Amino acid sequence: MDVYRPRSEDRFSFGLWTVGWQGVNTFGSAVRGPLDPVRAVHRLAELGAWGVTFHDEDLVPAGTGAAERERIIGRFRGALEETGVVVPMATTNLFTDPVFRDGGFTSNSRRVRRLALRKAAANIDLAAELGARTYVCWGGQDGAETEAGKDGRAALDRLREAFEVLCAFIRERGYDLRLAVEPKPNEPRGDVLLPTVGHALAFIGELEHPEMVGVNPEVGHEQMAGLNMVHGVAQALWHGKLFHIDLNGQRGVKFDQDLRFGGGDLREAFFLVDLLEREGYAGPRHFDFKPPRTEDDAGVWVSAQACMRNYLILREKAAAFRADPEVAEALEASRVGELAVPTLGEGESVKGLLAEADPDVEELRERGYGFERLDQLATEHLLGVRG
Ligand code: GLT
Ligand code: MN
Ligand code: MN
Repeated sequence: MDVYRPRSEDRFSFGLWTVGWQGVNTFGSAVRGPLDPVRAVHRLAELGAWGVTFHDEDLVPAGTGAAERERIIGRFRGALEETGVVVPMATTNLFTDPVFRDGGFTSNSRRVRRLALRKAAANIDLAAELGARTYVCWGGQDGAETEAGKDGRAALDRLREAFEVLCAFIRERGYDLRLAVEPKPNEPRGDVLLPTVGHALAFIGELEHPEMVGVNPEVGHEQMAGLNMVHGVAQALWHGKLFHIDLNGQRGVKFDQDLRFGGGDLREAFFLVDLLEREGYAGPRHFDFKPPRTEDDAGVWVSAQACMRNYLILREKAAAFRADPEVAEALEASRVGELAVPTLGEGESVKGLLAEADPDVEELRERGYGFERLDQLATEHLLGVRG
């Protein structure tokens, strides 16, 4: 039996745009043909995935008439019923159409903003109909190349307005749906609005219904900014805002690579899985990757399967790391658990703190923290030479 075969309780999901990516990039044309969403659902189900997600246009191409739209949705529903695959999340394409060249919710053009809101609301109806519980908002074209062309404060006002409007719409309709902001520092715009998890969290705090909005951090997006994804996710969890997550791989500060999960920074992937599992994160584990242009159709599915296998392998490695008695001892020596002890005693005041005699500062100066030993133990677990 394959112990790394995904099960539905692992809650692995994929965007239709991931396995369906035809490989068009800035310099190269399509290398693969279009992927029928029905085939995607069947193939994902065969590989053990639990869910599938989509942008409005991934499922129903732009410009489709009402009757054809119903037919497409009907076929898709049929595939979901046949396979048991669910739709945990959906999102809006507010970036492909030239009309969104200056963004959707924050385009300088009011008419474009109204169009963007209508497009999002229409797809929220479909998302709710298909049972989605999370609606992702990624504003890739919401940004700028020149500060002269974008009033940053007005852009945030309009973005807040868009979230208020969509939250009001969801409440009016009575949908059990929450919004998740997906940050990204740049690409396609030179600078994208809400570039990091931290920016998104601060923004959410200014909304009228912050409880309806969380974040959808993507591994590669934080790493493109040179940030630590594990710390970003820890902060999102700390705020109770990790509504969804985009798992993939990235190698350093460069263009958005969208490598399969486990590609790129493997150490950070290990510590991310360790965090999600220890925290009991119960949401979808969503892979947002692009099978490289070098792959043919068979390679697409190898790559998709590898995302899930890598998660399961890393989960096993992280559990073994945590169960290792030498690791427990090293954690103790590093005083990792001590950080959870409040700095002041219960009921203690700053006055009490001031009255206290100085600690043995010499000893505190001299004593190391032993993180190298701990990190090496993690490395050896990751490399498969322990446990
Ligand atoms: C696009 C982007 C992703 C987002 C998708 C959701 S679209 O592929 O690169 O990171 O998650 O809109
Ligand atoms: Mn990406
Ligand atoms: Mn993403």
